[in-house]
Amino acid sequence: MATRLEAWVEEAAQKVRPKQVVWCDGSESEAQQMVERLVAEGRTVHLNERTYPNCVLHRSDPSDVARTEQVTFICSRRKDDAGPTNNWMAPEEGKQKIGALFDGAMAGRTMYVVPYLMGPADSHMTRAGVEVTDSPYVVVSMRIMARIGKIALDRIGKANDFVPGLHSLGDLNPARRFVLHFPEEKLIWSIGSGYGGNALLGKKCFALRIASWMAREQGWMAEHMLILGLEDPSGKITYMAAAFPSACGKTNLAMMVSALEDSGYRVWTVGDDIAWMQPGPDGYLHAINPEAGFFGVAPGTNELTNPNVMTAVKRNTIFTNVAMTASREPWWEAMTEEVPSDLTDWQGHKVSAGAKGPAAHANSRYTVPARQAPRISPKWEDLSGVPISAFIFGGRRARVAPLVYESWSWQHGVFVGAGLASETTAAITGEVGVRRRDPMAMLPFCGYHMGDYFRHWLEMGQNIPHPPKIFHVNWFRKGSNGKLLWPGYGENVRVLKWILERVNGKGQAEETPIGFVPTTHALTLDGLDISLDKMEELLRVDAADWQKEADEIGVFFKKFGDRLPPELREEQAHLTERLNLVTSAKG
Ligand code: GTP
Ligand code: SPV
Ligand code: MN
Repeated sequence: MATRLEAWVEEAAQKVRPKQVVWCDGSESEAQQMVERLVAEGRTVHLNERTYPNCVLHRSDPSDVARTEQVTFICSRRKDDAGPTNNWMAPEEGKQKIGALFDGAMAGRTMYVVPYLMGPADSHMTRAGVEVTDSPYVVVSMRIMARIGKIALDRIGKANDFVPGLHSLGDLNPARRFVLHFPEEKLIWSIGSGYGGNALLGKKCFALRIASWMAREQGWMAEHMLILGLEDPSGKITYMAAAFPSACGKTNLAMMVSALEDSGYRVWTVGDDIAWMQPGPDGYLHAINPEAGFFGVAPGTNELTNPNVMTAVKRNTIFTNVAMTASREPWWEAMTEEVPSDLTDWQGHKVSAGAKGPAAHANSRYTVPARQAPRISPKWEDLSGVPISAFIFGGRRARVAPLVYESWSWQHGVFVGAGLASETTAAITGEVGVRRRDPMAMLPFCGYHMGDYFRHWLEMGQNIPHPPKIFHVNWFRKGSNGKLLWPGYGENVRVLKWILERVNGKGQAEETPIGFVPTTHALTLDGLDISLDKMEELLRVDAADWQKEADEIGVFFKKFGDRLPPELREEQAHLTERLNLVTSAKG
């Protein structure tokens, strides 16, 4: 009798009718073959073998360069379970309408079967998936981003438990692009895109949308969070997880070279995008990184902002939509101070003198094995995960949000996360720079009703004897001249150090209506040239601005109707009360 896996692959093949089916084993030779196929297709080139060994540059279809939220759907049986922040399609309608697009979609093409694991092979927190795809680019990317092949088949064989994902490039027409999730069936269907989170189904589709649903059912958490370890001068490492929306600095924070290395503060990388967490026997929340690679934003990365990334991507890396120099090396905006002459842009055209627009796409990326990170944590594949002492929420806020503040309690911290907002970036198609509320940085990734998600967060707090302390950061506050006030990148360790001190019951702080904010001298600023005025501006909590913020959060919360936990409504009211007190005291 066929196993569930064989039966599902057979069923998929009957629908998409490929000329052949290839089961991927994840070997190096298979990857090389796949790359040669890509090169033959004409959208992929080898890079300089001497300076960037085993690296390629892939140019995606110009209409297919970022996640597309408008065509991403949760197909839960009941519309209500998808909630007001997700697109919803009835499961039967999805099966029918998108099924028609899948009919014969792989005619004349090869269907690759990619069994994969999210998480280290033997961890109890790990889950398996199988993606079938007609894109060799997806196969080579999945090989970096997840653990694929035999290692996954072994686990699936034992438990017969996996999340199936059907993917086809289709005709790449944006009008026929869809990413569907069937949470009750734990099934993913994606067609019409070959890009990142739309096509590498282990990442956002499984590890966040489907996994968030599973996590609520099973009492754990699937979050859009980096995981890092901060080593202090005594050698002790404290783990933190941080949720920032897409292209707001997760990879850079997780992979930073600390500006305080000389005084003994180092950052160790565990994960850069996703955390799966559950309470451990020690009473702490334990986190694993379900991924095995980093799909990082290239522009802005350079030897000053992030030397660790620059080192990591020097070999075995897939670059997508970056520019290329005359010596076949990758290039992107801000990689070097001077723009090289004789560049080829992300679409493969020669850049002419005085050309407008960036040479690399703003959402161009590198795909690199995690183990190549120079400061990869020795515990990054620890089977029981690392104990998390702090959660950090953050976003791009040109105004209002101070550099860092600390919540009073788990419940207040959940409110801070639920009210998170950020200015949109190039990681998603649509307008850039528009402020939107993005609770826990999960707005595009929560696979169910967000009111229920907030409830799940509140309940998790009850089940963790030592819950992480919850903080909020903002590296992106601007001064009246429109310039960023904070240098960011490796200097962000100064904020992590304060967070560590607060976790340990130290660190100077002042109580404000929004939470604890560092006193002007509480952050270690040695070696950093920053004026007292700037620090004051960075840490300032303006009651009038925050009143508007609180009102906006209140309006946002109304969306969730009676599924909004009353605790959050109360927190919003308390914030308003505290702001009123300050205003009337001043007035
Ligand atoms: P996704 O992979 O889309 O989830 O993004 P991410 O959250 O991992 O963001 P990433 O670290 O890739 O940073 C996105 C962009 O923000 C890049 O262009 C970075 O150079 C820039 N960036 C990251 N950290 C900082 C910072 O501390 N300050 C400033 N000014 N820019 C930053
Ligand atoms: C994000 O947008 O959050 C990403 C890129 O990490 S993608 O994998 O395309 O979703
Ligand atoms: Mn990232």
